[in-house]
Amino acid sequence: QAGEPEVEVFSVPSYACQRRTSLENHNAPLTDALSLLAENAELNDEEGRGVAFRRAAALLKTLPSAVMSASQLRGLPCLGEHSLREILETGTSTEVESTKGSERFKALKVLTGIFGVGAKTADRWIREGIHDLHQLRASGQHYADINQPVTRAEADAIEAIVEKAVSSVLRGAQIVLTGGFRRGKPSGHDVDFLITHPEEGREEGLMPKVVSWLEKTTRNSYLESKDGPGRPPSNMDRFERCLSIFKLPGAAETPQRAWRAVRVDLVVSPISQFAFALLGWTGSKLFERELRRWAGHERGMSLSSHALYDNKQVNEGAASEEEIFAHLGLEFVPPSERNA
Ligand code: TTP
Ligand code: MN
Ligand code: MN
Ligand code: MN
Repeated sequence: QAGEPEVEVFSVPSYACQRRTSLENHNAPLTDALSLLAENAELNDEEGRGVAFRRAAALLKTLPSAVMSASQLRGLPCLGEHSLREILETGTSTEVESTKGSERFKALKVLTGIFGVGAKTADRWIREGIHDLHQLRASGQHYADINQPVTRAEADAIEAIVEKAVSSVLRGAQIVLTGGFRRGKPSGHDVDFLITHPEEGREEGLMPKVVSWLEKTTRNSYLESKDGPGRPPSNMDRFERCLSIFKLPGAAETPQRAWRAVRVDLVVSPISQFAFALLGWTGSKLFERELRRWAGHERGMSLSSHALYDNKQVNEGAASEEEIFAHLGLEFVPPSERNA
């Protein structure tokens, strides 16, 4: 082998929405460690630290090769957190190791993996001595354990069912697969769909119809709505949204069950807001956060999954994602490169 390896000093724009981030990650050991710290911070309600770790991880995901030394990262944004330095130097950090070994972290992960269980509920259960699914069952509560990832094939099967439901209840209504699967991920924690109709207003009241069609017509698979059809939780957004559980036949998780539970996220949008909804529901979560941060801090604009307003509160309409990026002064980033 010839001589010293050339050490590349990386240079990367600050905002994740200015970068392309494919699924190919040359720094997985580092980003796994940072994602673990982010997850732990989020589960413990430390949002600021969570975001800092997520940003650092996203920055490393975008690099064209593996980081060999901290000197390659000099001057890069988001890398101030001192745990990261330790991870770069030793491959891990005391915080990563203690988090991995922590009973509380393990319990929080298992319990928040249950559909509809957030950090608050999990924290209460832990204080009541419930740390795992056995103890939860023993306490008399029954929840569907749906932690197993959804495959692309399962997503396609569900897409066919939703497509049929939507076109049956409203002619001309259309669905698009969003979320991680639109970004090209081979698996996910749920399957996300955006539903619209090319004529403004025709989409009104669509969700309850889709839900009851699914409940009545699909003999083998049905769904349970968490929020109730047509009643979106006020903290989400103004679209009709339905978080549900599909029961796919023939892929039993356990011999006792003939079906496998899969989370499905349904969102209805009027066509006038469709481009914003599509951009807002494709993710990744960090990419979305960075888009909104860019819009606010760099452009004095306000971006949501409904609209883009400039600093004079003028609504910037858009018929496509490309137009929204153009309004924001950003180069278009295709879905497969939004895996920040
Ligand atoms: P998720 O389904 O949580 O994530 P994902 O599809 O990227 O990953 P996974 O494969 O694990 O499912 O969210 C998809 C996108 O939807 C994400 O960018 C966040 C966005 N979103 C919400 O989750 N809630 C909202 O209220 C809005 C407006 C957007
Ligand atoms: Mn590469
Ligand atoms: Mn998803
Ligand atoms: Mn989702």
